[in-house]
Amino acid sequence: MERASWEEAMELIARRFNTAIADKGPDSVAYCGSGQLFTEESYTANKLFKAGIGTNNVDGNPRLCMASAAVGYTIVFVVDEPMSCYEDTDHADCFIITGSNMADCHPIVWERVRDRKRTNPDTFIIVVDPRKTNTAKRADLHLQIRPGTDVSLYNSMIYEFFRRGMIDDEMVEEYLRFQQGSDRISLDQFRENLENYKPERAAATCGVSPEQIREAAFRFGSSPATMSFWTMGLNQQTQGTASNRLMMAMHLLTGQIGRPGATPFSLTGQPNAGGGIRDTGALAHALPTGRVVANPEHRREVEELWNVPEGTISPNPGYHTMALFQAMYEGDVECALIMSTNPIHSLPNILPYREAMERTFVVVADAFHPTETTKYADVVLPAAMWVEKSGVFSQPERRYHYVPKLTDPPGEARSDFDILINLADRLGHSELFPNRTQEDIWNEWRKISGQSYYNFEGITYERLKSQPGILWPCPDEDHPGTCRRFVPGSDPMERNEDARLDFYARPDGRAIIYLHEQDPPYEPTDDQYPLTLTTGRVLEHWHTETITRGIKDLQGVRTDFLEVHPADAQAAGLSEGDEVRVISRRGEADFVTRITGDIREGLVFATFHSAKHLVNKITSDAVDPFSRQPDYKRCAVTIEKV
Ligand SMILES: Nc1nc2c(c(=O)[nH]1)N[C@H]1C(S)=C(S)[C@@H](COP(=O)(O)OP(=O)(O)OC[C@H]3O[C@@H](n4cnc5c(=O)[nH]c(N)nc54)[C@H](O)[C@@H]3O)O[C@H]1N2
Ligand SMILES: Nc1nc2c(c(=O)[nH]1)N[C@H]1C(S)=C(S)[C@@H](COP(=O)(O)OP(=O)(O)OC[C@H]3O[C@@H](n4cnc5c(=O)[nH]c(N)nc54)[C@H](O)[C@@H]3O)O[C@H]1N2
Ligand SMILES: [Mo]
Repeated sequence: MERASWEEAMELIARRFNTAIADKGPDSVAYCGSGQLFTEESYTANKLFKAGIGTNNVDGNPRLCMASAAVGYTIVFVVDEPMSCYEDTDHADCFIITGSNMADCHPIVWERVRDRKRTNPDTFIIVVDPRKTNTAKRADLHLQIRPGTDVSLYNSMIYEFFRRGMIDDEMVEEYLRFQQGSDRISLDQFRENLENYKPERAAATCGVSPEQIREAAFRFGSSPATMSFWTMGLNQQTQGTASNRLMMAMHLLTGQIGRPGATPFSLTGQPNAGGGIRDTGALAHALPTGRVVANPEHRREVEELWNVPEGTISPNPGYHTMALFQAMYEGDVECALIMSTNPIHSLPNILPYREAMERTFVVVADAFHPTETTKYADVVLPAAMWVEKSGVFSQPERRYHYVPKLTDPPGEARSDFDILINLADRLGHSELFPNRTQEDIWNEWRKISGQSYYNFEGITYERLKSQPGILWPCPDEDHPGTCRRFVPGSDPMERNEDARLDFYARPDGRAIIYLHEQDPPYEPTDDQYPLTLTTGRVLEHWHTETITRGIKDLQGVRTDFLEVHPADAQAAGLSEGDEVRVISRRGEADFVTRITGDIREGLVFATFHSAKHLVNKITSDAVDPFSRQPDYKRCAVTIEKV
């Protein structure tokens, strides 16, 4: 690395991008962004690349995180994002928390769940997780399923809803329709398929007891109000979208929806994957507020809103994150701008993507250096972090809130917003940003939202600065915001005030229940790779540890461990604290054993936090066919003592 001035660096970047665009066309450049940038920043990047440069190569870490939930919601309801709010936690009598270690990863919301239990001890908490996590330890019922068997489990619970007469007939008759893929099916056809998921059968697939499945279904269906939470244990699966849709289906079929405390609720991972990415459409297939690039009408609408000539937006979806790095490897993408993400640490099956970085002109804007990604960068731009700049984040409940700047950035660091506007000028797209403060961009964006079901025209900077956030829809400045969407009387977008629910984004007003079959594991275990590896997080660290590694108080917290069941440890001749090598078809890495009965036999667990013990050399880049989100939650491995 050689020190350069901002002028030199930006001049070099602009020259390389302009040359690639001129020689190879706009699709030879790409943006890889993050759910950790402010909304104004992601909006600006999306507009610059899609309306300025003319490529839909805009994606990033949200693909690794929320894609399955986003696809799940948009396919069931058309409009993305959870329909409820955190306040529902104070009204629920039963919680089902699946594929989510809330105690470590959403500790504040988890404490709210615990508060509900403290004040209302009959509250029943079900946790579905292959590991006995800090969350599962507090559950009334823990279903310690085999990873990737969620589809069986939920089908089986739905079977039980039918058997016990827990189906809400009014919901079925008035508000739902049934599909298998894009084909309409009847309720009877849907029901018939459930015969394959009787609890005895599903229990064998899932590795739990039939009684546990029956009890989970009974509690879910019979409680006055059931609320579910889920995160990466569902999203990061090759059946991530299917699992998401089935969670929503359980609520829709039992009528556990649209009342205080009765709701499905997908927890967003990063601070702004919802507002910054899903709402603005900063993904390769998407455009603002639920529109998609493949739809000519949507393109035309957005071209009008962005005030650019017809035909500006490319009709071709760009590269989703995994495809982007493959395209870099193949030489199809020549220049990439990576902002606020550390993919050469966090992508699955990382080794080939290091080579992809070497073959591409890569600019990385990060608050820290070196990272696994900046090591392979051609230009590293020092970026200001959230406390060193200001902007709007969105929480999982659709709450936009303003984060004020608390301190100046160190040295010459600049905000990502400033970097993007500067790049836009140098690439000849100043006209896209005639007014260029962040507040101007927010105002442009909230006006655009007014032309959609996301309508948050009433959420001004002024209001955001004086309130702890506002939930959209919020169509005008006097509107208080919306806690429960699709509920007439609560949601300002409603069409039908007499209805119980109003899924207004669908012409027939009906949400869709999908039939899904359980797939076999995409990478089954065998004699050579007899164990399954799953990965995740601990409370004390954040992702690739760049922002937490340096914190003194956290330095005693280990992230180099491998959780191994005592039986598997014995078979491999391992004792507590031994150095152990984990090997998959793709790569290997070394860890330190932590022997524990909290994990299923046959399963091992590592975090992806540590750069020295890089688990993503081992993980697989198999993706969900709908969301293209990778399956970080299971691959076949073997372990050996080092
Ligand atoms: N402390 C801390 N908090 C964070 C983060 C962080 O890095 N550190 N990151 C944030 C981000 S971006 C995200 S996405 C969230 C992630 O939050 P979570 O999704 O809660 O975290 P993970 O540990 O990735 O995975 C959750 C659980 O899924 C389980 N699981 C694995 N396979 C399956 C399966 O097949 N089915 C089911 N039902 N469960 C399964 C795992 O055992 C694990 O306990 O956390 C956010 N919060
Ligand atoms: N094995 C395995 N891998 C996983 C997962 C898993 O469960 N298992 N989870 C996946 C998920 S859900 C996610 S969200 C991803 C996260 O993966 P990444 O996004 O790659 O991880 P982070 O460490 O959050 O990276 C953010 C980077 O941005 C920098 N940064 C922080 N603030 C700013 C800023 O304001 N501006 C700029 N320019 N830079 C900033 C940080 O220093 C850091 O290098 O990991 C995915 N990878
Ligand atoms: Mo995430």
